[in-house]
Amino acid sequence: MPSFKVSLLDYGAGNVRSVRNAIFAAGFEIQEITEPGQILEAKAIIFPGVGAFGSAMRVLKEKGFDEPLRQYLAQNRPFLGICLGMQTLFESSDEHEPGKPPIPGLGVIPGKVIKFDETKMTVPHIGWNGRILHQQSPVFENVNNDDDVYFVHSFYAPVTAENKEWVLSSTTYEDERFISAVQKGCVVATQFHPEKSGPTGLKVMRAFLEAVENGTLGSTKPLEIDETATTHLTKRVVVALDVRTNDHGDLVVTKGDQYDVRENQKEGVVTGRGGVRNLGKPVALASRYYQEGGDEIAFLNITSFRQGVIEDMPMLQVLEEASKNIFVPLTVGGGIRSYSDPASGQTWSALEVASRYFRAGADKVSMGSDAVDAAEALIASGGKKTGETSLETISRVYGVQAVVVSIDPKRVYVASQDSTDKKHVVVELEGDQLGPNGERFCWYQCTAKGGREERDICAVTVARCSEALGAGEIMLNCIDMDGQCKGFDIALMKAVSEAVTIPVIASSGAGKPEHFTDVFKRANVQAALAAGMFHRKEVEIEAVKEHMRSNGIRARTCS
Ligand code: 1PR
Repeated sequence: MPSFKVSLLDYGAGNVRSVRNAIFAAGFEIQEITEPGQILEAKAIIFPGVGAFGSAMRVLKEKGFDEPLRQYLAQNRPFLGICLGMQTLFESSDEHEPGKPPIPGLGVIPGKVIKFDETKMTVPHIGWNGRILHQQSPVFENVNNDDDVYFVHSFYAPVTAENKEWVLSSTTYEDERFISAVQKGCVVATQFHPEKSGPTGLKVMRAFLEAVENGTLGSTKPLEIDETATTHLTKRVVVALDVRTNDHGDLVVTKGDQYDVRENQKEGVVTGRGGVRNLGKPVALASRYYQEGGDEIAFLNITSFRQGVIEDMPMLQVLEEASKNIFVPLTVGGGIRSYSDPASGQTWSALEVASRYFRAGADKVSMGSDAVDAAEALIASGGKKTGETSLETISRVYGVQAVVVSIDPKRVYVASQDSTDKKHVVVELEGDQLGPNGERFCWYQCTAKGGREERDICAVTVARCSEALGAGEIMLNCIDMDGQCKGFDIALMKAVSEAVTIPVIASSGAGKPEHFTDVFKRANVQAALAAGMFHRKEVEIEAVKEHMRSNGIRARTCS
């Protein structure tokens, strides 16, 4: 039984549930810090920063936490900062609200946090990457040096002559080297998320807490480092679980065929449409994918347009349960929009809906229909933002990395490149594909409500507008390819990934490992997602990763 409780500094932004669960998984109990006075009494503080630097520092100040925290850190007491919890240790950050002056950080580590250059690389840096160790530390004692850990950030702290002695590990993203962990004495912080880094992250968390318990935390040793050593971001394999209530009222994972999730009726028998395909229970299936090496799991509530998410207790419970045992990022989609309850007349903003999901254990929320509306409105206003769309309000509070836009387009075949008078981006079909009348081109028409409503806007435009409004990632489906097992729609993936600087997750159509390798080689997508082939156990996640590795594409090893 540990001799102390972990003091958790939760200032109310983002998903701290996973951090709590990771602490429990390490065998420790938690004491919440709710009063500034508790800070100097703590035995070990964990500070999981989520959201934006400016708002995090403002909340710390408003709550009176900033000064006691500075004193605690100056006394070299056990501390683990995570992500923004590391960045706030620096003097300042370029991440502040436009038009407002920068807010100083805690100023414990010399240097400024700056943004990755989106003209040169995909930003945010999302996914699994390595670490180059600058010090030997008990915190990394039980993990292999080449175990990947999970990052999600647009801002980073560069290694400088002034902060060199703090650097515990560095990581490279494209040509940029940044600090991925710091340690000086008992003050430790990581840019990556141990609570989202699978078994490796749990080992880091446990090692930190055990070193506090044993009094060995501060025993570090500088290492010789190779200044030219680099690390590489892996390509992510994402599993999607389309969740809905079946005809018996049970919440099940289902899977569509071009978005139709009902079994086909038997030939010649007029029985109406078949039942909803039931491929398993959401939490059990998601836990299996975590164990099998899925890099990320997305739950999509595909009937959300029928009801308000706030009443959607089953989906919130799914997240709460899933986050107890799954320590990789969880995305939830479906119904992230403002909502009025006709019975009570109460209205919930999209931000309130998203907050419910974040508190239940989601790391990212994914928006479909609402993003199409927002893109149409942005175009209609000539590009003038209102600051009030769901995308803008959620990303302002939780950071762009927490907001995914899920696009559900279908092909509209056209005869030539200029068939839509430049209103929509027209692409040439790949290989020997042709439309039903021999067309060689198509544009990708966006839909809302899971394919039920067609809109006069193309996928490339929605992706661009979503990026402008604050999306941090695009989940790019394709209704024509969904459930077909014929491979991803490469032309669509190329068109969208070339039009935005945020990461794109390729989705719809995977049927074998070769399809992943193919999309990673031919389009600039950072992740690829499959559903049916994993649910039906036709292909294992590890087989996909093996194929990627044997074709020179980095994939995370789950150890
Ligand atoms: O519009 O914000 O409420 O969000 C609704 C969400 O639900 C969107 O993300 C939308 O994509 C999703 N959705 C709605 N209806 C369906 C449906 O299938 N009838 N599913 C649906 C989306 C796409 C992927 C699927 C891939 C991979 N399904 O999740 O898993 O196509 O499948 P495959 O590997 O088997 O080919 P809002």
